[in-house]
Amino acid sequence: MQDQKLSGRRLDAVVVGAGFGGMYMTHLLVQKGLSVRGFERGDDVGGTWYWNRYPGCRCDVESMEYSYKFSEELQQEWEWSERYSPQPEILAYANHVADRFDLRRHFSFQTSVTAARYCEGDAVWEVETDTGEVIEARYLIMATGCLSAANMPDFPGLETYGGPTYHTGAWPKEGVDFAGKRVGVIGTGSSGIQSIPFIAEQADHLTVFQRTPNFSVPARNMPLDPELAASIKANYAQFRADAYQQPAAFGAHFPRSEDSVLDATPEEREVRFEKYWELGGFVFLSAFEDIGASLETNKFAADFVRKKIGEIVTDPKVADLLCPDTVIGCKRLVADSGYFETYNRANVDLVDVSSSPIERFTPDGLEACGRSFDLDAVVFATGFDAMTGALLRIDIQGRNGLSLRDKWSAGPRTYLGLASAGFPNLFMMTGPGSPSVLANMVTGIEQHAEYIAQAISWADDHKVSAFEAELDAENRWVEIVNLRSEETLYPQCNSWYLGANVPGKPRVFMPFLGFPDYVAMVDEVAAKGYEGFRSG
Ligand code: NA7
Repeated sequence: MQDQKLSGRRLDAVVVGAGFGGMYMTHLLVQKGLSVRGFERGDDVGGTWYWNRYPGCRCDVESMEYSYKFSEELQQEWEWSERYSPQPEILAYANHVADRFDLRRHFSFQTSVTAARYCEGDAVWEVETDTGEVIEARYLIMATGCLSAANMPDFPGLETYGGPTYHTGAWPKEGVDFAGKRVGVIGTGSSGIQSIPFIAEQADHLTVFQRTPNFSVPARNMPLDPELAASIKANYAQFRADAYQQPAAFGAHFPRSEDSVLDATPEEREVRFEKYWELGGFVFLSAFEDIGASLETNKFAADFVRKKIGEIVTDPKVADLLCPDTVIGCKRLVADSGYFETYNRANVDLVDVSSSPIERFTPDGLEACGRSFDLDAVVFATGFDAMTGALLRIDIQGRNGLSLRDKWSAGPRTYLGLASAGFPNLFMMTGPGSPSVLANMVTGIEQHAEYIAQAISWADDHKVSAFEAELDAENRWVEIVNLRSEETLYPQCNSWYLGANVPGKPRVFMPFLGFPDYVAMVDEVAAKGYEGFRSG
């Protein structure tokens, strides 16, 4: 079936995005015999892993977990080479999946969806692309990704800057050679922390502009032990089932302590934190059961990391600037490879722009803290308009011309993170109000794709033409998502989970906390005939 031939007739579904979500969603719907057309702005599959090609880019969930489980053959045949997969390997995996399940033929690449309008009479979505096509489909599925709309701050004078600029989330395919260059990196989130050691090695000189220091622990990346991989593969279904029961849908094998940090002596705390620091990655937060429970308990873990930063970084003033004064874990903890050590290099400087922001760009560089910095290239590691950005960049209009941008002007409102009242037959994958970025993304994607495919089958079996979240159910859901976050330390920091990184974005905690609870709740909704959805 040629894509072009589909244009002009009514399809069952349009899927937006060919990342992990869009690929699996398309696969499932095609398997069900539905006519599907996918659109992807990149020239190939991979989504987040297609765009984030910056040096050092690596997943913070371990390789044996960050992969699809829907196909036993796939999970048996694919060989990961490292404990945490580097971006090129994850992209190669995405390509392998596309080849293996023959997915590319359903997608139009280098094509962005610009607008979508729900036509009530026919109960169809009219979908417009930047290539001028208009397609009609009964279902519209947004697999647009949580971290796919780059956040590019509006720096004064940026247009006057004469050198090249790069955003970590839209890195050139051909790579960048920084040899012999004076480079500036703005941003010290995960992307900055992962790329800075690599850029420092290449560049003549690197200046890092830091607005907020971040907690980071060593990833302890290493080649994946073939025996470990084989033992997981021998019992992969159980390994996945165990992960499914974890709050973030990964890490069942983590040695989680059940001890309170308050019951430990200072010496015991030190020994325990040291042990977990050596293990590498997110497991650090499992050193004690209650690190996330209160500001008091959290401070022990935060103090330990601050102490480590002081030991690694030789200049005490620089070490001090690199020490966050916030809660550990409420911004995403970063797993690094030699980040703090990089500041001991003679060719690296740290500039604190916390109290006075970067003033302006000039033709030769930028001005900050009353100083001029001459820069041959600038890297923006400034993150994303997370979770809502990619959805709201599309002009989506539901019933009676209701615009999603207007409806969400005070923050996203969804039912189950899957649908929004007033937008029948539109599903979001890993949308705000679902576990999304606070769970293993691939697992969340599979759960959503399967749920959406089943909901569509149910609607078709019941001759439902408009399947829509009810406003009351949505309001209750938003309350549940908020209450769950308020019981935690997450609201304490200005994180992208709250939209706090984008000027003017409403401060709303977007992910649903607790993957197993979420699955139980949405399964109950389905078991009760999709309670909370109106089916007309
Ligand atoms: P993040 O974690 O949002 O980090 C972005 C960084 O950019 C962060 O340090 C920001 O400081 C900084 N930033 C943003 N705007 C500015 C301006 N105007 N001036 C100076 N500094 C600025 O994005 P990442 O791409 O690193 O990581 C996103 C996720 O991808 C990550 O959590 C993993 O899940 C993978 P701020 O902290 O806002 O003060």
